[in-house]
Amino acid sequence: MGPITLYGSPFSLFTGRPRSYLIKAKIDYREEPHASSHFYSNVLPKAGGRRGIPTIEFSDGRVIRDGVAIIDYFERKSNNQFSPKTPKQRVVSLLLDMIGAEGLLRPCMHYRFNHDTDHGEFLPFHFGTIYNEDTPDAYASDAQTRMAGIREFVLPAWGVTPSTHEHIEKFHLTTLRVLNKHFANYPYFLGGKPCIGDFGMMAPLYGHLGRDPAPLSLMTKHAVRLFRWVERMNRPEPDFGEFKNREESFLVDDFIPPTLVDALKHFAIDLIPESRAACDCINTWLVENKHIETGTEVQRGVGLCNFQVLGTEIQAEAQPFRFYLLERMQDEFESLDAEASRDVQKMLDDCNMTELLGMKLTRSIGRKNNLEVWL
Ligand SMILES: N[C@@H](CCC(=O)N[C@@H](CS)C(=O)NCC(=O)O)C(=O)O
Repeated sequence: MGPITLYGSPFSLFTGRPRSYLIKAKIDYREEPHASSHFYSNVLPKAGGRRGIPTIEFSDGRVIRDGVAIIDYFERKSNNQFSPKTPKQRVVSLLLDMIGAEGLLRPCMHYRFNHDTDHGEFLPFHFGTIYNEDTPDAYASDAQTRMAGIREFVLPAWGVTPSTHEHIEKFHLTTLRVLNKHFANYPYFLGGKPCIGDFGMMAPLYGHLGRDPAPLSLMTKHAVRLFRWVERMNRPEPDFGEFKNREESFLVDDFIPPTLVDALKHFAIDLIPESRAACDCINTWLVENKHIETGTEVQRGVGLCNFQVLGTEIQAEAQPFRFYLLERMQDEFESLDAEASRDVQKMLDDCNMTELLGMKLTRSIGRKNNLEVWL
């Protein structure tokens, strides 16, 4: 079989996750923009009609849409090479994956659209590459119009408004500090090789926060060891020459380093109130929308929810995808025996994350025809 095509973009948040996986798993791939007539005619119909990156196409024409599904596919084929085997690490890996996909989007959007406007061609160029002359009318718009639309309608949906800017920036500086501390001790989240959670965290920490000019300069200035992790995650070799321990394996004895506990405690400050509010909002929506048939596509957001983080009022779109990923972590937890489950619960208590175990939607989400659907 020829190389896989990864439809993505260097500046895309979610492409960062499977790109890094393909590199680390040493899978032959070529990255291409999705603005092409081939994509619209041959790939999009097989991707459930949902235009989005990342999407991959095999040389025999098969298609997988969604970064999580792409990684799941290759993990299954490789005997789960990047999935830890011990209880705490298994749960932490899936927790980091969820945080990466959903929990850090506010700073990503804030820095891109509120700080990078005076970097000349940087953003217009990149937006131009995802809408070109091959783009059908239904999707077409020029880069400036697209960016203006995001600023007006999308930023508020992520809770990025003038009243939250100060909080987002303060919080992000702490994120840089806690992750920098961790990566000063360990090359990856769980030791000498990346876990599924490392790939999830590449979504926010590469395409936006580790590449856009303004947040990149913050990262290089305040968090050089985190910057090295981002670099490392996009290289096929372990790239951990600055560490004495060169074992390419997860930490022994199911160890969760205190620096990672501190990072998770920090993430909990924002993640828990938002997840609680979003869970209530989606469950209310599910009661009001009982008629939705099994197999119906799950929308990105179902309504706005309100919550408070460190005294700042935030309103953001409640997104079911967060709970699709959270359910994977809850299932992992529920599969543990009594002793392992006690250990994991103690670890989650230390991270202020225990409440996540009980945050469940009243309806599960599955996948059909390359789309997330209500079961
Ligand atoms: N759950 C999806 C989210 C993918 C996503 O939202 N991708 C964005 C770009 S980072 C996108 O495709 N936006 C619409 C578009 O470019 O047409 C995943 O994890 O792959």
